[in-house]
Amino acid sequence: SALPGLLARMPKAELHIHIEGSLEPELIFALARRNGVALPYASVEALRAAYAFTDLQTFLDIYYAGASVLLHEQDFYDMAWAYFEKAARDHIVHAELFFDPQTHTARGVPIGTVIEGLSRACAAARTHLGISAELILCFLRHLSEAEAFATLEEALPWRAHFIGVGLDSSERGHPPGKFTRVFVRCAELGLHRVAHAGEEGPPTYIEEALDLLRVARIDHGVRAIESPALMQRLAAERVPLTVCPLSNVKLCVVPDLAAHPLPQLLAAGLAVTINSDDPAYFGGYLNDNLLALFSAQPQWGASEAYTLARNSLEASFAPAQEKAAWV
Ligand code: ES4
Ligand code: ZN
Repeated sequence: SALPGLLARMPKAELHIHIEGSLEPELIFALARRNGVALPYASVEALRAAYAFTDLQTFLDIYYAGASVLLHEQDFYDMAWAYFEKAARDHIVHAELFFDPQTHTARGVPIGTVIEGLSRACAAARTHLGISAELILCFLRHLSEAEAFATLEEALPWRAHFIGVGLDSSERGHPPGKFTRVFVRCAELGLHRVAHAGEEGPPTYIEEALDLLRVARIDHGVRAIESPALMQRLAAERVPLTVCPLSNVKLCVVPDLAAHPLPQLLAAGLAVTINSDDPAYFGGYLNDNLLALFSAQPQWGASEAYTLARNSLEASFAPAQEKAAWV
């Protein structure tokens, strides 16, 4: 059928990609060599063989180890540029990239090195690929709110280089409410706000993210399916969910794509979008996620494809004028 071509070529936005999760094993080894960083894996193949995750934490341990090869501004640029080349191939016209500054500042990398390298790649994506690219600074939720405040202060000289803040890392035991005060400060600064919630955590974490952090979107949110009342609210308020199907399978949030709740979320009128999360670790980029999802939903066609692409563009933080040109 014509569907795979339509899925591949339709213009779309990516709203949930951790740029450190786009580091392919080959680039990890190249940067390790360039920077003289020792890796606890003998080869690209040995590293890839370690990508057998049983939950979010077993993934995060390897993801933070992979990020340890990033030291210099050029490293951050090279990582993001490699992603943008793949994004262009996937017909992504707008991308909002999560980055985890605390993963790097904890190793002594200045936050300006991180932001300037990523920001320079975003500028190159706009100029050379026609992708409108933006950065979202994420706080690590396994660390304290005081550490999030300190990271925000450190980043403020580069305030013009990021459009928003997010909340990621280990969800269980770290409810959104732990970060209420720092998110209030981010709102005062005019920053867009999003948070991971309802990936491994319960539906109440989604409610906290909305009510306490005042987020505009929920990252993942798939466990909303367990709460009919929350489903009604998310549909009524058209709160976008940035869903990541291959991620959910690899981290055992769902047993397989056929069992993924996305069709029910879509049918209930939620503003769901499809995203890649950590594409180098989870087996595919955005179009790979779309193709896999539609293979598991043989009754879906152009109408569902169009809805998902339109949702992604509408749920973005792109200026209204830019959105009007897309949808
Ligand atoms: C993440 Cl899949 C996922 N969940 C939470 N935090 C993350 N950081 C990178 N990938
Ligand atoms: Zn994520």
